[in-house]
Amino acid sequence: MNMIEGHMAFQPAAGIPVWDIDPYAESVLLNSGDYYAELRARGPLVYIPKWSVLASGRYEETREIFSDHNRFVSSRGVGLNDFKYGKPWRPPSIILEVDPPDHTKTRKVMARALSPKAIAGLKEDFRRAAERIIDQLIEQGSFEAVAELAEAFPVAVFPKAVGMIDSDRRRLVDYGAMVFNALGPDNKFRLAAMAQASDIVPWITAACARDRLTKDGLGALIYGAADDGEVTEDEAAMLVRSFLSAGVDTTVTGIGSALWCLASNPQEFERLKADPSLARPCFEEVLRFTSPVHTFTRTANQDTEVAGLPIAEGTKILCALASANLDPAKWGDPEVFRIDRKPVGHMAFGAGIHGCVGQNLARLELEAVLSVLAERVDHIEFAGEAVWRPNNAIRALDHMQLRFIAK
Ligand code: HEM
Ligand code: OVM
Repeated sequence: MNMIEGHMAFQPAAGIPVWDIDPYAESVLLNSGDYYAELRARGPLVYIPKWSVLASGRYEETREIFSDHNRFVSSRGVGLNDFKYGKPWRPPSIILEVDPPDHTKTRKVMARALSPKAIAGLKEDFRRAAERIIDQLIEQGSFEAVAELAEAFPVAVFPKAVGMIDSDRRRLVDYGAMVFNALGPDNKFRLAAMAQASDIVPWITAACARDRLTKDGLGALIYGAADDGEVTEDEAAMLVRSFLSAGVDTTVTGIGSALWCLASNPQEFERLKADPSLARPCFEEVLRFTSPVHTFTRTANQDTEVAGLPIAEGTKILCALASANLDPAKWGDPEVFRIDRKPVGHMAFGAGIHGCVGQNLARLELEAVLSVLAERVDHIEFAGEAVWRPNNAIRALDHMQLRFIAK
């Protein structure tokens, strides 16, 4: 068998256009809008010989693939590596990288811990943290928004919500970036991320243990499910690891991208100030417009077809969520950022049974940040260039100097 990046290489079926591009090249990751437009224009599915994968960039087909967990499985990995053949870099997630019935059990436990009811009590704490951080930045004048707000806020509230006794900002943020880079090929981004593994992974593993968590956090709810016999003690630790894998870098990216959207579209920030109740719809539009997780894959578990095009068992499909979110066949003026668009059906949290189980918590965090901004900041100015940090699965800022002018 001819393997590439841990999955089976294959020849495309007749009718599937071939596109000689590297979606993981730095230039593509940094200028993804052009790549997505061409991906959608070339067809519902294209074959990319560089990595021997199919790619889907149109809304309809991306949604179809993501919604059908029977044909397009997650248990073979949601990156380029096919777990049926390649060795995963870490023990696979027992929620993200599994199918039913395994998924059903762990999903239930996580969904309960992250339900609107379970997280409602966090609202006040999120709000106070946002006020404290944003007031400080208003006083400071110019500041580096990625470190001082996008990272500072989630790192102030999320480990505490989980009940972590040990918190380490650098390791928490870099672990997320590592997990997402690991989904791509073994390029320079993945290699650079993996070089940190021997420092970060043992720290993360230790932080997930029952005795490193307080008794009143989300982590304790997961261990409570172990006490009730729903999951084993080891499974509970793995589910806490999922919190730390998926819960930090994603919201860091969401906040950074929200600030970038509002600084680039001052008229939209004016509308948010005029009506702070738009904080939630504003975040949904940030998600549609920027798609923090730009790509996840699925693996065809059987011979099948999409849009009338044949797909062989074992095929890896790059699902470009960010491209689906900009598809003009689905969205009017997709390139326009409009905080009251209310983009129902956007793909930034995925779709189907694996749809983001932390989305209520993510929304609670962004609601706190955006409503405090709307109430206390008169305008947001760039005080330098926004610089993006290429990552194989996430579209995040590296740094961005901003200024908040007080009301
Ligand atoms: C799943 C995005 C925040 C935990 C997902 C998926 C996406 C996503 C696209 C689907 C994965 C797939 O289908 O393969 C995001 C974004 C976030 C965010 C854009 C913030 C802006 C969070 C937070 C948590 C979290 C705060 C934890 C508290 C998870 C978990 C899964 C998941 C555990 C796996 C669910 C499953 O497989 O059933 N997320 N996420 N996410 N997310 Fe999030
Ligand atoms: C996990 C997980 C869940 C969602 C996203 C993610 C790739 C990881 O369960 O480890 O990042």
